[in-house]
Amino acid sequence: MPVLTQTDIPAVPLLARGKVRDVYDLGDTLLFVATDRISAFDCILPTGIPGKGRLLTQMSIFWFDFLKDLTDTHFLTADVSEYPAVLHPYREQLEGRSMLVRRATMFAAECVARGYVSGSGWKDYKANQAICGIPLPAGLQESSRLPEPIFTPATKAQSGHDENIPFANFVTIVGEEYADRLRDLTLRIYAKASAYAETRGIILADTKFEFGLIDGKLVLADEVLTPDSSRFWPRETYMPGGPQKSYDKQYVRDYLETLTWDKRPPAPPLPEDVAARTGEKYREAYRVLTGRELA
Ligand code: PZK
Repeated sequence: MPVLTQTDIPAVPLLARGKVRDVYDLGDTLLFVATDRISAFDCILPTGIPGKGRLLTQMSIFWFDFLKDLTDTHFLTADVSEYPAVLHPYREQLEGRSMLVRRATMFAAECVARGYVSGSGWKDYKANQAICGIPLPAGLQESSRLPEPIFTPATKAQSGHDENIPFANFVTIVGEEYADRLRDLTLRIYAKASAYAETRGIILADTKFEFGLIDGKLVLADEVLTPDSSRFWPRETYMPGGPQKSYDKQYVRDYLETLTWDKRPPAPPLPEDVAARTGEKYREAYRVLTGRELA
């Protein structure tokens, strides 16, 4: 399958382009297409990662199925033959990397579960001995396991950087009637997924979910438990006291650090071997987590 860094489907209106995924508006349904784009240091690189979009989509589908006893989801189908006929001419761009989902009314806050102290959680902890206002024990190190998993909601800030918020602010955004349910569901999904990942030798350090409402019912939406929405750490090399190597993007970051690039757009291209080896890491993540090989 050729690398695809941007979709082109003029037959239907484009709703949004994210860093990685392009979303098309089909009325009651949306078409999500995961491209092979990759971001590093908050910039989208001009070079695509072979197989990445397909891996992201297939991993989300694996988790939607794995979680179906816990929550309804927005997922409808990934079979292009079942898509509206207007999309059939675009099969080459869609096969394997796309999914049709139900349109939901999205909550304007992200639901994050953390079992470990990392990223913005580590920053918050160092400054406040708390994450999102949740008090934590003294003496935790970067990447330490938390005494128990916590719910650390966030909003999409203007800057494009997500901003951690206290639970009280989350209540104001999503409403009293949903806040506790969203927190409980987030933590139950995290508990089930992280226990499973552990059996595969993977630590699920943290993950972000987005929920919506369809016909008044809560649904899990967006992408789920992919390397783009989560931190996966191999248990074998886990070592608290510093940052952990990225499962998927480490070759990319290591290469970019050898350049003099100031980490502002435009980002430089990747050498072919860095892109290829990164593609292999995504395949490996899928194989290790699901126990399946992707043809
Ligand atoms: C929706 N996003 C965020 C994600 C982007 C933008 N089921 C749904 N119904 C209605 N809207 C959305 C969803 C979902 N999921 C999510 N934007 C709209 C987003 C990826 C790429 F450009």
